[in-house]
Amino acid sequence: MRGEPAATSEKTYEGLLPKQLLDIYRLMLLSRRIDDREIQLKRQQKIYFQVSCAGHEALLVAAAKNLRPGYDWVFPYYRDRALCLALGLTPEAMFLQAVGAAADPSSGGRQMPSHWASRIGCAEAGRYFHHHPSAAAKVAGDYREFKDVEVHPDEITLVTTGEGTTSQGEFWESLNTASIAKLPVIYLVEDNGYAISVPVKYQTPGGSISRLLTNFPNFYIEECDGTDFLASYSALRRAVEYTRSGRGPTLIHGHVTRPYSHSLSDEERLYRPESEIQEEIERDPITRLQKFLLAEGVCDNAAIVVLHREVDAEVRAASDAALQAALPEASSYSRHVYSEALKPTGPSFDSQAQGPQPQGSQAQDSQPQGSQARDSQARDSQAKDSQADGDARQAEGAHPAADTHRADGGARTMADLINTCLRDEMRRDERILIFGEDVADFSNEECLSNKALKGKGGVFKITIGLQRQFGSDRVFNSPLAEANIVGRALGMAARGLKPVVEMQFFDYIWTAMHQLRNELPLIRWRSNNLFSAPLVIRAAIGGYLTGGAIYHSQCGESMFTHTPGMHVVFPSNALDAAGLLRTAIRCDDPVLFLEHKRLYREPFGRAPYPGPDYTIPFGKARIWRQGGDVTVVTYGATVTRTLQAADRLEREHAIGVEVLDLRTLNPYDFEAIATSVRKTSRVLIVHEDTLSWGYGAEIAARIAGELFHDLDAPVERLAAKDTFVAYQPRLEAAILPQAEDIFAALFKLCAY
Ligand SMILES: Cc1ncc(C[n+]2csc(CCOP(=O)(O)OP(=O)(O)O)c2C)c(N)n1
Repeated sequence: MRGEPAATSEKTYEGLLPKQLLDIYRLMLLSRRIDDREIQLKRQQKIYFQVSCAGHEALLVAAAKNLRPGYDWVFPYYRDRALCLALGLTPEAMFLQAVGAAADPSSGGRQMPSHWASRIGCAEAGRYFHHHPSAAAKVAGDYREFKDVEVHPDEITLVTTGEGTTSQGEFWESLNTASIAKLPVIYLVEDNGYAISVPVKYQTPGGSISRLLTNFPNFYIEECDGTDFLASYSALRRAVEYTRSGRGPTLIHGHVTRPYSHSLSDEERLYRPESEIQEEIERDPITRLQKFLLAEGVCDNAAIVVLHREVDAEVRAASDAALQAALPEASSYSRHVYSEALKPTGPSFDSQAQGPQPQGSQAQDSQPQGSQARDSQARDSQAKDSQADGDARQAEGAHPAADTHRADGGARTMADLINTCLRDEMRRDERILIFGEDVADFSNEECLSNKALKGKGGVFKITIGLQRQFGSDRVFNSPLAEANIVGRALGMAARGLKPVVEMQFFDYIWTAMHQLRNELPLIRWRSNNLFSAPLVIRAAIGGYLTGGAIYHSQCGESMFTHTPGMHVVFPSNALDAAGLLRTAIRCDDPVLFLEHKRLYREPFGRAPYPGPDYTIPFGKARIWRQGGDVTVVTYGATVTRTLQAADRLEREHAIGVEVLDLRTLNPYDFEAIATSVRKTSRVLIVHEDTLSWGYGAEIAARIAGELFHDLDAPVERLAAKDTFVAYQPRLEAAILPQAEDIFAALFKLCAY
């Protein structure tokens, strides 16, 4: 589809033949006429939203004609109908989206019209696969089975945006990375002068994004009249040549018009002077190209009339067909929130049945209902045993696990097992990349061979040595920009890589929230399973360390368990961390993997490395301790505190406490909770995150709803106070739930 120079003596225009120019005019007109028809359908209430491409057609067809369809990658935005048409999307596909038909190829009725889902790509991933061709191999048994990787040596990625959107921090974060890494990306800014009602000079200092960016290293930047097809075509040709040759990213700033208001829900005459609107009409790209074709004798008026008739007929036929199309089944909404082909809850991830157990756990993973019921005699004898043990341990303030581990030279910390798991998985799977802030041993490649330097390897040293072992292509530092870390990982994962990125502190995850809520978890759902972004975000979370305070010691996991499309994992011990991290890496969904900082090097729950194939399925609680009187549902750092409280209750009051460690918060093991609550009839939910509207509220509501008749007491919750984590240890201790608080809450609950 790319315009080639004419091989004849016929006059050409920027290398395009007259016939090609006529086809381009046809595409631009087709785009406008689809908009016009959609507007009609919206007024007839046959579709539900309309956003037009009007005024942008010349710039967009110019971009498409310089790309290689099926070879390059494109991230279009809602104004890009002409771009998508020129790249091969059909008018009928567009109308199918407008009516929300089941056969809408972008989303199956889930997205608004003009919200595309075709050929999403990532320049960085393409470059990685090009350098590591063996990584592209399809492998059965993990996420790689579901990702066909297609790479071309000099592919480029086009990203389009309105000028208003360049005010977003994520735009600047992206330029940063593209510039530093000399990425093969073309940014196309479609500047129609307005972001809804806000003129560009109130949006961008000096009113010109390209002028602001002139000092960005490695960039080729050009401004053009986006209503002039040939001027746009030659600007984009220069951009593509520059970027395809590997010299770096490009930004084309095209000035276009917006004749149809922001969308059909907007009326620009409320805020734009008539003179300005009239001036824009003079610059309409379709009228301009038509005048040019006539002036150059490329065609005559009669040919234009015929062409318009043909386009109108095509648009009518396409919209008529779409209006007849079947609508999605109402129940289809629930599909493709997560991978349906590879479930991390499934038996293929269950290697632990034969594997080791963390020291200190009395029981194993959750069992089917009733299988773990213990009689009261057994509970009593257990109480006596643990009382004796507990007395000896009390002086050290540690859980039984701590003692046994000291005797076992092979027991290793959670930090160590996470590092080893990453190392083994990276060896097994060349698609895994690790990046984030400070995660590499060195930013400066030359330091790698300097034996006098140990390297950083993360502020908690979790990724130490990985860059030395696997190289800087696979382990590298990113700019200090969390949204960019997640967005970049998303793009890579959509292309088949497996990024395992780090959020240095959970407290800084919030700057990535748009990516984490609106982009990453819903890419599979919104594209009706066409795209997915399986990746792992490791985040160091939690308090109980003293000195962390706000910005370094807080939880907040319920924000993410409230987000469909993302699994949330929160291990309490080294062995679970290793098994769950491996499942997270191998599965086909995004996973937020929360690593409690206090547990990284805690004596509690250390374990020998369980080997390179040890996986734990998601959604299976661990029962640390059996008991017949009361159930505690907890996870993370409150597990050890609960175990201490439980030991004391048993010892001092002969109360048998069953302790369930959820291990994964989404999905979570309600079956294990139900089995235990049916046995004990009393339940306390304990977590380190704040109480109100917190993680425990959901579980409490579900227990109340589904197990009401099994309860002998109200469902209770114990959690952090509804405040922030403070610096002074005395304040932190009062804010976070302590073993004594859990003890008191359990004692009260058992007395009810
Ligand atoms: C992050 C975000 N904030 C607000 C909106 C609501 N919104 C949708 S389009 C738009 C204006 C975008 O203007 P611009 O980038 O110039 O593109 P144009 O629509 O003019 O092509 C706004 C504010 C949004 N979609 N996303």
